[in-house]
Amino acid sequence: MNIDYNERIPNNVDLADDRRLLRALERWQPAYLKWWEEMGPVESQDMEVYLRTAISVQKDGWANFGHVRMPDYRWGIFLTPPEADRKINFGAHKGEAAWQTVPGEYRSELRRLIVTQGDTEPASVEQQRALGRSCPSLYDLRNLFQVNVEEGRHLWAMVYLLQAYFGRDGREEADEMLERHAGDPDRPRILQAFNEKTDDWLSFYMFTFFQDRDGKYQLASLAESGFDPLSRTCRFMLTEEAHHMFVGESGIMRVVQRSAELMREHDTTDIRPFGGIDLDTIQKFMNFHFSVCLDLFGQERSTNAANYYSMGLKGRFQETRIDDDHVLENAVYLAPELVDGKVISTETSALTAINERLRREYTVDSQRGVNRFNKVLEHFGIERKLTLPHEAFNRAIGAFRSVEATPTGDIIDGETWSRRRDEWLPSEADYAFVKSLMKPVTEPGKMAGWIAPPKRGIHGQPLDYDYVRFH
Ligand code: BYC
Repeated sequence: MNIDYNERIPNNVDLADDRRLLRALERWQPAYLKWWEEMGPVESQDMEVYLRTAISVQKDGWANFGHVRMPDYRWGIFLTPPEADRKINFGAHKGEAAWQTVPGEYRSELRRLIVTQGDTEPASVEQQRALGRSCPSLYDLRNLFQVNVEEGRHLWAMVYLLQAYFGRDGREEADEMLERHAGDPDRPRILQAFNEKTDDWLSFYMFTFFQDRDGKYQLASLAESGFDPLSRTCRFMLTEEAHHMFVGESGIMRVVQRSAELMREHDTTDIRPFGGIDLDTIQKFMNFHFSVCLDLFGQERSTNAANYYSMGLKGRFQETRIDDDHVLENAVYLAPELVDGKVISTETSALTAINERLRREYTVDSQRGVNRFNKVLEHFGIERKLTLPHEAFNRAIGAFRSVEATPTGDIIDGETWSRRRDEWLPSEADYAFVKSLMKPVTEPGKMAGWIAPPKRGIHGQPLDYDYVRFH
């Protein structure tokens, strides 16, 4: 199933046969392009970037690489091909045929899930919009833009669902996607992590490591949906998400490697004078991004999540591979709670613990990446390890919302927190230091001094390839 790029809106959903939908999307397209120009990557309008574009939705060989003028990137609507006789695989409707239209009784819940997902996509582009000015290399600049155009396409994916299946209120929601903005005090993005600043590259790598990984877990849960168009859309989005996490993981890895090299070379942990990012600072950034991302999973005990599951709208990670009844009426799961100032695990219904289960799987996956960072340190003979902070640390949603905790999970009073906060989270001075390193490097093959070069170039190209051309 190839994609026809002669269409004004490239798609594999037979848009030409649905005049009403086509008109609605063609009305939205100029607003989107205007948003991209005003809120997307700064000063990028004349750049030519070595981007990959989807040319087919088949498993292998869907991507085409070539230099593209950024505003000419072809955003379109791509769903993985339908699976014959697909069934709803969990919840009260388990075993019934998957829905091809919106189940009327669950319309508002489904819309809410799609709007929440959709809102994050343009938010991330807005958060990252100024990073191009301080890229550590052309290789990295290209990766940033690749991530950005794909987030833009993910917004198209959700807007397609809203416009195709939700009529007038869907169209209104689609418009509002471009009206809320990351960090806007009056009209912020829906989830807090998408209002935070991402204006240095260490934050960008942390974002793509931690926050895009939340994307992976949330999209995978939505890919299980009984609403088939949502499932098919998310399946295709997941193929792109993998690259975003690669950008994050390899980015942090290269920063850690450079820091380790400087520590060895100068025989000190204080590498700031030599233009490196010290491990304490990397740890603080990690503490911040991980804790903010844990909030993205919602509360440990959530009736919303239980309802989404029982309704068949949002499943668990790799639902069909789990060996249980997929209804969970009588099943239990352990979830943390605070009792007398101590964090303990208590049994709760597996249905209300759906968010918690996903957060746990996310944590295990994040830890695997952190272990790889620690392998780099080990390789340089450095004993110090990077760690994920405890789940109670710096939380704004759920059981730990109203307490303060250390990164190792000891509950502390507000005064101690205020006094010690800057030991655990980036201070203004830490941000200022990291920002002071962010000087643009735009000569092919050259790399900023605070980050090691990547192992290889993109799509077989050499490291000194002109991944971005300026005009
Ligand atoms: N911030 O029952 P609860 C991505 C609200 S990232 C603010 O625990 P629920 C990407 C909640 O709305 C993936 N509010 O929540 C990554 C509820 O409000 P009401 C994005 C929050 O609904 C990088 C109340 O608290 N996708 O794709 O079970 C770059 C009670 O909450 C937050 C999704 O998130 C919060 N963090 O779970 C680009 C998937 N958490 O009802 C893209 C869709 C909770 O009291 N969303 N609240 O007014 C969902 O599945 C769910 O909405 C959530 C929340 C998991 C987010």
